[in-house]
Amino acid sequence: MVNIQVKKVTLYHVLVPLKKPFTTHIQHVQERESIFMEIADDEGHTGVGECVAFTSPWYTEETVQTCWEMLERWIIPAILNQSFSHPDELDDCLKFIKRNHMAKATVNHAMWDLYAKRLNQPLWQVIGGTSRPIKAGIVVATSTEENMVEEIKEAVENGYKRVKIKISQKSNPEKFKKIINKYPQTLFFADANGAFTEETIHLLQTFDDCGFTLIEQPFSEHQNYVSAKAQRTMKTPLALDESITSLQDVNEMIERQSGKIVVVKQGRVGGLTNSLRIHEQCVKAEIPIFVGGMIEFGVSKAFNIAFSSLSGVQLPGDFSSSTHFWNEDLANPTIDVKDGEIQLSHKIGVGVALNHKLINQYGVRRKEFYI
Ligand code: OSB
Ligand code: MG
Repeated sequence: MVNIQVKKVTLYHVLVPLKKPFTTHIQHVQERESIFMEIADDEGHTGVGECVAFTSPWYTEETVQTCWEMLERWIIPAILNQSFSHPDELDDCLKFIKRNHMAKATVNHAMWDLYAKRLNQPLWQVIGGTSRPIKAGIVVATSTEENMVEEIKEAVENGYKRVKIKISQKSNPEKFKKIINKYPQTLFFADANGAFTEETIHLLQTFDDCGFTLIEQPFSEHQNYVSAKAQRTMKTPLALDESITSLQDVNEMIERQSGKIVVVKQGRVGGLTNSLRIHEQCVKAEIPIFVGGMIEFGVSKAFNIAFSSLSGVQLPGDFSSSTHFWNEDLANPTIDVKDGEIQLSHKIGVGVALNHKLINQYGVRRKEFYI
């Protein structure tokens, strides 16, 4: 049995410009602020985690600042000098903190990386994944239709076999239909980020014949009854993204039939431990999972890729090459998509480490914690 003693924790706060703006009907993202965590144990191993909260609370209630506060003031003091034989023990250790899933996911991930390193195995193997290529997918989120058409063309030329397009009430379904017909070999997902309302279900229905594999989060995260109402009238499966913050939310989706597909964002559900519970439930209930992205760096991407080696994850997730968002990724090795696929790492742990030179270069603040 392993016995991981937490000796030192380091937080790194960074700010990195995106190569090009990421635009949806609710937000325009031009730079990415993030927090990385390293946990050093008593045997000289280091585990790494990435916090996926954004600068402002436009997507979830957590922000970079709230996560830093949670980590610094509550989470890190609770784990320093403590011993863990498994990452799941963090549940008990942190149960005095309500919600704050993204902050908790950061430490959960760093602990899983450490745990796999202690077992001397790649993380995907530790969680019961299968050695297979992981299907990638790119997200096109741009302000003009011209750019969208151009970016889709580029993505297909670069070998992506799945493209996710952001839609809103203002989008023209006929345009999408044409594009989708033009690329019969490519899967197209739509993501509405809650753009539709109970009063505009009829507008959502006009996307039903476009040929989308799925439509992600048409309604706001609290309107699951509206989603159920819309799903009953549509053949395109609805996938819930923002609505899924826990296993309970997954159970509610299944019960209400408010969607047919679960989007797992490990940060939003509190990390890998809860994602594995969701995976188990989805396999049982025969609900497909797709892994969502957060405009993240290579650490978070590496955890998503490891999770995608599980049998219940068959749909291509939001995995694009490091070069899609970044001039330079802050983790090593970088993520590379070839022919629409990513290879699993055979390194022990999650398979990536922070690039400290770049972390310094883009660093805003850094803090070490030890006793
Ligand atoms: O709704 O899926 C979303 C990015 C930031 C916040 C929300 C979402 C997204 C994406 C994924 O669409 C982008 C990516 O990382 O590939
Ligand atoms: Mg989404």
